Amino acid sequence: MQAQIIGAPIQSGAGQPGCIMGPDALRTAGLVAALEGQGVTVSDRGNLALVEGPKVTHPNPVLKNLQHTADWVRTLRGAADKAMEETDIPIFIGGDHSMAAATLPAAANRAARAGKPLFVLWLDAHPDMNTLESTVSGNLHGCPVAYAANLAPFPVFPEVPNPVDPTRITMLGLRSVDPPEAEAIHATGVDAYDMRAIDERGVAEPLRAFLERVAAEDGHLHLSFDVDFLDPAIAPAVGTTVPGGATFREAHLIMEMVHDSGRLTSLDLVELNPFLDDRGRTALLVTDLVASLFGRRVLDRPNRPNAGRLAA
Ligand code: EXY
Ligand code: MN
Ligand code: MN
Ligand code: MN
Repeated sequence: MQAQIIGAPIQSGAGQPGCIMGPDALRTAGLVAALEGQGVTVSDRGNLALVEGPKVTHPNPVLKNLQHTADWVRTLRGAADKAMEETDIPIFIGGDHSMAAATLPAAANRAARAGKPLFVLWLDAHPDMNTLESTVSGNLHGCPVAYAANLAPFPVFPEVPNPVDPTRITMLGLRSVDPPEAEAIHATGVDAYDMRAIDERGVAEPLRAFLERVAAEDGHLHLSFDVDFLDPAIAPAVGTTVPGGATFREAHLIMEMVHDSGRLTSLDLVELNPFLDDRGRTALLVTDLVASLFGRRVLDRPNRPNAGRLAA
C-alpha cells in the first residue's frame, strides 16, 4: 500500500498559534517510520508553501485571518486534488482543522470520479459545522464541515462541485457543540455521537454500523482525526481542549476497526499544537494511534493475513 504525507502548516484558522509546528512534530515523533513499520510505502512530500490568491472579503467582522486561511485552503485544495490521483492514501498532516475545507472536497471529488459515495468519519470534540454567519469566535477551523457539505455560502473558499452528503458523515467524540451546529446536525442528518453516547454504548457499536454502511455502498472513507477528540489528560497539545475526551483504548479500537474494514481512502491528522505540551508526548501518542490504522495486531502471526484473531 502506498501513502503520501502532505504537510499543511496552517494555524490561521485556530484561536492560538502553534499548529504551524504540527507537521514537523509528527515527523519528529516518527510518523514515517511508524507507517513503514506497518508495511506502508510512504512518500513524504514535505510541507506545502502558501500561495497567495485573489482578495476575499466578508461582512462578518469577527472572522479571523480570512485572507490567509482562504489562501491556505486554495493552496491545499490544489495539492489535495493532485495527491488523491497520485497515491492510495493521502495523509494530510496539520495544521488546524480549517485544512479539512480543502481535503474534504478533494476526497469527494476523487470518490465522484470513481463513481463511489464518500463517507466521512469525524473524530472530534467539535462538529466544526459553523457557517461564516453563525461563528461567534471567527476561528475558521470551526467551519469546514458546513462548507464541504454546502450547508451555507462560503464565497471566500473555492467552489465545491461534489458536496459531502451529511447523512454519510459519522461524528464521534462530540462534547462542545454550538447551538447553530446542533441545529445543523439534526436538520441535515449527520450521524453524531457525543461522549455520553460513547460512555453508554462504547465506540464499537456505532462504528461497526457506520463501517457496514461504507462497505454496503462500496464507499470511499475519509477519516478526519482532530487530536482534541482525545482526552486532554493524554493529549494536551491542542488549542481547544475539552475535558472528558476519548481514552487511548477507545481511539486505538477505532483505528483497528477502520484498518480491519479496509475502507480507508484518505486521512487528516489535525490540531496538534506541539507548543502546548512537553517533550512531544501528544505527537508520540498520536503517531502510535495512526500506525494502528495501517497495521498488524499484536497477535497477528508474522506474514499471515489474519486480522489479529487467534487462528482457529
Ligand atoms: N465551535 C467553536 C468555534 O466555532 O469557535 C469551537 C471550534 C473548535 C474547532 C476545533 C477544530 O475543532
Ligand atoms: Mn475539529
Ligand atoms: Mn476539535
Ligand atoms: Mn481543536
